[in-house]
Amino acid sequence: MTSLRLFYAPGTCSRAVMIALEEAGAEYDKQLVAYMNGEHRMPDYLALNPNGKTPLLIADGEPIHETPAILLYLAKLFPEARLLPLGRGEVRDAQTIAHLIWCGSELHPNVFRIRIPQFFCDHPEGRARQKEMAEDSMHDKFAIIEQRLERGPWFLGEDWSAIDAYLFWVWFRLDGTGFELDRYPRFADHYRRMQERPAVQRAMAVEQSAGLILREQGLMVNFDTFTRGRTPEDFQAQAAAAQSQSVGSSPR
Ligand SMILES: N[C@@H](CCC(=O)N[C@@H](CS)C(=O)NCC(=O)O)C(=O)O
Repeated sequence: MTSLRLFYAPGTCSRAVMIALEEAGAEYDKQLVAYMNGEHRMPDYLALNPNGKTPLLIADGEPIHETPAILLYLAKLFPEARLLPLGRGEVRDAQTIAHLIWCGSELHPNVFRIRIPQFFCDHPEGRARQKEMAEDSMHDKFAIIEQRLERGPWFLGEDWSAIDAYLFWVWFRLDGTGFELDRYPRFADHYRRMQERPAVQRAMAVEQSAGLILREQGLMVNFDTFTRGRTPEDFQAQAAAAQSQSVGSSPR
């Protein structure tokens, strides 16, 4: 049996991978990454994923980064779980993989430009405009998703796939950013139906426990202030500043 270890953080795109692992009934180790402790910028972590991001999957000692690549790997590792409808011919497989890559290359970067614009622009006006333009672009993509869900109930049609796990995270991450989610009733229903899946509930429970641990340690990421640090010390300084602010603002 392949040994699997997932490096994850609550609220991040590692959620899509954890859902896929849970859907497959996989046995895997979970390794929480505390961003505010700079753990994703530690030399040991960078040796495994030089991008300093989650998710990261270690399969039999070999690191795999990039959410689409990890999901594709898992779909092949657990064919009986049908995480993706592969094996239907070269062209149809390529079409399926194209959807997966679309999530990673079109949706995912725009999510960040909307959710954490300060990561990409340090000028307030430029930041607001960048967010607006990313939202505009995201609406085009959401229209495609909404149209596919009309034929649904899932993105690829009748059968659930790991792409639905990816979309679940995208919706979650945009909620509360001001992006007009209410223009997409079918996608809203998709989000609701996803939460009914036992695998999703298991993954959310893991994230919730991890969130409690991080919160207790004052290491929960605040996405409104999270910025692009380069070193573990940058992140530890951010965490310390957030902690001192919250102590200062709490009622005495
Ligand atoms: N292209 C990567 C993106 C992964 C990614 O951006 N992960 C975020 C969390 S959702 C992260 O770890 N960000 C930390 C950072 O950029 O410093 C993938 O497909 O997995």
